[in-house]
Amino acid sequence: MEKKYLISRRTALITGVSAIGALLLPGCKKPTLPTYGNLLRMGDLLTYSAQRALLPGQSLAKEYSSGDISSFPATGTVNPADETTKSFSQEYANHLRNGFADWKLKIDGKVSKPGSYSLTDLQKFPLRKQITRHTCEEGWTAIAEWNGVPLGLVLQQAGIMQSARFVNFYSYDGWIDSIDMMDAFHPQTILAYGMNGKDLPIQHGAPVRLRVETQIGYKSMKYLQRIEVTDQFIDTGDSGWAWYTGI
Ligand SMILES: Nc1nc2c(c(=O)[nH]1)N[C@H]1C(S)=C(S)[C@@H](COP(=O)(O)O)O[C@H]1N2
Ligand SMILES: [Mo]
Repeated sequence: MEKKYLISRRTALITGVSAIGALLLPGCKKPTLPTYGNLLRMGDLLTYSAQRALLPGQSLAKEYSSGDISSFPATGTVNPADETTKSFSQEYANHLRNGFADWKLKIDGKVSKPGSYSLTDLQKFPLRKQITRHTCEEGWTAIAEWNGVPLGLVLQQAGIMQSARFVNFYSYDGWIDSIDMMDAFHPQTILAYGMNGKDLPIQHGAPVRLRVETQIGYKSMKYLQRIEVTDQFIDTGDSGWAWYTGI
């Protein structure tokens, strides 16, 4: 049901703006992104351009109250320390064994101050708490409260360069994905270290995951290992999933 709803909403968006999209795309001399050269991803480009043109970039996703918090399934990799899975990471297993005391999130690329941030370092930034709905492409949704630091604050601290255009995320289970600067600096895009008032559970991406509330759930990368700021779009989407999936 939920999936149908999503598809019809997406279709409605595409249909509704196709006229504008048609005007907009040829007008945009360099299709800067993200589907350039890949026919299968033309839909992304249309959705991306349309949404970026029509919606104010910083509009907020709906926030809920604590009474709305629901049960929350864990999907995809549920523990990169599990040797029996192909996403096993020895490095992650070591971190888990000592309670993430030595875990540090690397930030490099187009920043003037590349570095590594421990959990304590991240917790020193101003806290952002938000109760939001997660929407998975598989057709389920769930509501949780997330505690974390706005990614934009961390990027600013790292001295983001003018040429920066995308932020790539690398996870311990091998996932790589990216977002653009508008989503990176969106006030609800956070590096989350808490869920429903507790430390982020392993199955939900401990010790730190990304929350991108403006997009479908798979952009909210779990088990963060490294953040790379870049001026180039790297299409890591060999899964067939759209790169841009605004909701
Ligand atoms: N590193 C990593 N991040 C990931 C995934 C994953 O398998 N590995 N699954 C994605 C998908 S498809 C969804 S719906 C959400 C699920 O988050 P949850 O397990 O906390 O419900 O995480 C996303 N981020
Ligand atoms: Mo998902």
